[in-house]
Amino acid sequence: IFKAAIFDLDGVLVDTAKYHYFAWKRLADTLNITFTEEDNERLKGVNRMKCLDIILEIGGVSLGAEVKLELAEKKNNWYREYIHNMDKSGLLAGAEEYIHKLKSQGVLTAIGSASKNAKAILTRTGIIEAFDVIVDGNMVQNAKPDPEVFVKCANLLNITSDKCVVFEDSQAGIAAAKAAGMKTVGIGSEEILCEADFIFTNMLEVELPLF
Ligand code: B16
Ligand code: MG
Repeated sequence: IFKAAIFDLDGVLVDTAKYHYFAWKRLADTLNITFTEEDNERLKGVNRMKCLDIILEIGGVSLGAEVKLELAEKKNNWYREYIHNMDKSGLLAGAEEYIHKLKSQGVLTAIGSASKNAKAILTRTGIIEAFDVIVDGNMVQNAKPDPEVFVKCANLLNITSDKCVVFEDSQAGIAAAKAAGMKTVGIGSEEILCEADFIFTNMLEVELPLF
């Protein structure tokens, strides 16, 4: 019934969520803004500029567009330093095996990520060839929870949204997939991902009757 699996990248296939957090925390510290791991949940799946806006809002700080661009670039440079030495070991357990299992069943595979660094990460971890379609932060105008990123995946795969299953670790991502009319699988904690159709702690646990 379902023809395609669309994977979010950060937090589903690769262990990069912590590096995003470290880099944002480092930036928040320089601005004297208290930024906790709990606050960080709001940043997951959300594009870079919107993440910065959330942090500034938490700190009650208002800045001009030019300064904000500089800060976002600073964060990205730190983030890229952190992921510079990433290799296959950066893949989350079970992710690569699950993708290959689906492919052997003839299921189409796609990446639907908010990250502008997605292709670099997919290359470094050696899984870029496993996807029929890759849609990343460079290809969309509207950030999750807007459905644009996932709708674009379906369009490029040449199938309708109701044939797609989305794997996500973020609230914004689950909301985006639902808005696209897709089946949703939450990877992570049940508390955070309660809106998803299915929830698994990690990719190793995934067992779905959908494909
Ligand atoms: P970048 P995903 C998202 O990736 C992250 O979850 C989010 O925390 C990050 O801010 C966003 O990418 C943008 O990333 O700064 O690398 O362009 O989870 O949608 O794969
Ligand atoms: Mg994610």
